[in-house]
Amino acid sequence: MSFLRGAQGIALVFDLTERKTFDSVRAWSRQVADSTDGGVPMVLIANKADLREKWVVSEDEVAELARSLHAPVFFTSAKTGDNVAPAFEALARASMAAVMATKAKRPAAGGDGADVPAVDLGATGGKKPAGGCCG
Ligand SMILES: Nc1nc2c(ncn2[C@@H]2O[C@H](COP(=O)(O)OP(=O)(O)O)[C@@H](O)[C@H]2O)c(=O)[nH]1
Ligand SMILES: [Mg+2]
Repeated sequence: MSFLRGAQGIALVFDLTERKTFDSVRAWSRQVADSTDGGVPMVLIANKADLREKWVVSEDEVAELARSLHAPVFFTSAKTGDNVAPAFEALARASMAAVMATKAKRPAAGGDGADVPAVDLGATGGKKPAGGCCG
């Protein structure tokens, strides 16, 4: 999926009261893994945690999916706000860490510039090209 290219963090959200959303996340996470070389931080968000009596996905299934994704899982409620901020803070932290780690590995992309080719700004010696037109 091309829109995933360049992603620096992915929140996979499903609804604990609707099994098809869990199945979709499972399928989608496989596509994410295929499109992102595995290096993109993810969090798994199990929403509608407040509706416990209506859950149709077990905690074991959620934990298993989180393990397979190497992603932390957060049980949230968009209604009460419970655990929403911690989920997105964790994702932001992981994204920052991944970006810093990538920079550290590639000095040319923001490090000391040691392997950036030198450009000689004086190379034309201030001479105008022969036949130049414009004063
Ligand atoms: N109790 C509860 N309701 C929620 C939560 N998140 C969304 N809803 C409500 O669930 C209803 C359906 O929304 P949702 O399932 O998120 O979206 P949809 O399935 O794409 O329509 C809306 O009334 C939302 O306000 C939650 O965490 N807890
Ligand atoms: Mg819904």
